[in-house]
Amino acid sequence: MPNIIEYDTIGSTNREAKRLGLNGADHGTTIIASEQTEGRGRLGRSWFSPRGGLWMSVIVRFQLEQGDYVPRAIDPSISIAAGVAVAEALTDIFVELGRPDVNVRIGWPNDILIEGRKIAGVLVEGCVIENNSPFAVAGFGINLNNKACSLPGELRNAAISVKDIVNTEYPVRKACEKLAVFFIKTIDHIQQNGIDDVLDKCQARSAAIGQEVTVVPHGEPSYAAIPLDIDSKGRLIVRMISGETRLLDAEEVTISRNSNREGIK
Ligand code: BT5
Repeated sequence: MPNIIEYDTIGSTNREAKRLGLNGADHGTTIIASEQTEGRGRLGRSWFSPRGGLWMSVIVRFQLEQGDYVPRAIDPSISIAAGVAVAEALTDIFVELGRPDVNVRIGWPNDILIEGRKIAGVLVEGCVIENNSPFAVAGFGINLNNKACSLPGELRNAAISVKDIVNTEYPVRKACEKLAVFFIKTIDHIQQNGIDDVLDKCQARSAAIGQEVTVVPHGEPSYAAIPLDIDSKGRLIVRMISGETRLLDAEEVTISRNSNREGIK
């Protein structure tokens, strides 16, 4: 079982994990908080983290055979592993709660969705500072026992929680342990066997592939496209109306689903 450090209220578990990582905390060290006051999403967005949810971060250090740490702190495989681990942990939780039918999908780059509503988000951040071993922090925000109706207005219909679906509570600490173990196993599997198996799982659960989307490149005009696949670097391969294919990097574009369109033929 990983070392789990618990807080009641904290600004952001990712920020605390970075601080502990810089002080030498081991691979797998997990930080959990009952609530966050400054929870963060990607690209400077906010993450609402009221009591009842699972807000946690895990320190990841990749190790070479000879024992040195590799400067792969922001390796995209960490994001892919994180998305797959949350989806599998949630599926396991639903099975335990008697709901094996709940279909947990992975949006791109790694929103976790149930019937198109966001149940969890992942924020992976690299930390490379001179004279320190590089490491990454994988932050997981999961709406567990908090209800979507307690989130700010615009999120009430866009979000969902485990409690919204099963109408019962699941122990937060148990969910944290389950996810930490799944995630570390997935990372260790990638280290030993490469990313192919994990990528297959990610593609099998993908909510993005095959559905028409609008691609919004930062600073450029948007366009419609169909996602075809996800490559080993976590990039989305899309086909544009012109037939041309493009590789999209999560840091450079945002995509939104076009639910009322039939798709590009
Ligand atoms: C994410 O960002 O989805 C990553 C969220 C990671 C949060 C965890 S919690 C533990 C750790 N510590 C941190 O400080 N962060 C991590 P992104 O794809 O940028 O999505 C952010 C958007 O999700 C927001 O702009 C809202 O629209 C929406 N959102 C915010 N809070 C939400 C919630 N509780 N449930 C569902 N959607 C939410």
